[in-house]
Amino acid sequence: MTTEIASDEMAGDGGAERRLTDLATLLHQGFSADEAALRVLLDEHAGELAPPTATLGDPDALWRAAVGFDVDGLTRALDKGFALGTYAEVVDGWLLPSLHHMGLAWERGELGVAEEHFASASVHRRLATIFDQAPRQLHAPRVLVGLAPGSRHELGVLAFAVALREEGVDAVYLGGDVPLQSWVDSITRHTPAGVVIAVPTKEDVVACRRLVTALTQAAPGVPLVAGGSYQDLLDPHVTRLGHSVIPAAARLAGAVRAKV
Ligand code: B12
Repeated sequence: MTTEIASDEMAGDGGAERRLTDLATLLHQGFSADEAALRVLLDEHAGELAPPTATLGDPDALWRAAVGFDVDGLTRALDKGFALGTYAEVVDGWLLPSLHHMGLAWERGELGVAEEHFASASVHRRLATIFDQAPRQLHAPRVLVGLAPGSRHELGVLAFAVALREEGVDAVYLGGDVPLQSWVDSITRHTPAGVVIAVPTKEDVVACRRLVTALTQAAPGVPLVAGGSYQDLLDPHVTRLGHSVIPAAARLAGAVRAKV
């Protein structure tokens, strides 16, 4: 990774001098070369994220209904949101942008931490119900979907698992915060057609990179794919799924079916 940073400098990148100064500071603070380089990349990456845009409905309706724990209001907001179109239309067009807006309201102090937990738990239940109601594809290729140790932002990968199941893949959803050894055991015992993880925040990058290394060593033939805002910070052999859940699920489903 230090080479990635140095080669930018050779290419005459304007920020290279600042990057090398930051790198030197971190090395001086006792970080290893790889860890220092990762931190520099993470700091730069933070400014590049484009928030998802709502193409359907009101992306503020979800968090507003959570203020004051309005249980019925939240149910109505979710009913209304999911009635805006098909599951495929609603996920990228309303749900994920609404979660982003919820984060903004939380940052502005308009939504409390407990209210945010209340809303995201309700979204989780809704997605989990849709997942359980979608018919399981028993003879289809199996793909494991879950998060790295310590990573608990599940809603993106769960929405993706539903989409994969609807695309005719046998998506097995492991959930958030899956221990490293359990991931390794799962992929060596079950040899899935693919593994999907997400890198939702900066803090998940180190654990995801460790997970990728462990899975690659344990089962080099199993394709690893990733979504989430920080997916670009994984090793290049991990296929990036991009930031739209539905087109990515369709692409992955096509790819795993083509291999069977
Ligand atoms: C809901 C939520 C939670 C819930 C999660 C519940 C659950 N079961 O998932 C709870 C309450 C648990 C939570 C906890 C925390 N959270 Co939180 N959370 C959020 C919130 C509001 C929504 C998260 C979400 O689902 N976003 C939608 C996702 C899915 O967006 P995304 O990851 O950017 O991904 C995009 C795409 O890549 C695509 N996508 C996502 N996943 C996938 C997967 C595939 C396969 C594909 C193809 C695409 C794809 O969809 C998105 C749309 O573009 C965000 C706000 C936000 N801006 O997202 C904060 C946010 C992510 N949380 C934040 C923080 C700080 C935390 C905590 C550290 C708080 C704390 N002090 O405890 C903990 C950390 C928990 C952990 N260990 O992981 C920060 C992260 C800042 C950062 N460092 O990057 C955010 C951004 C809020 C903020 N503005 O400060 N959180």
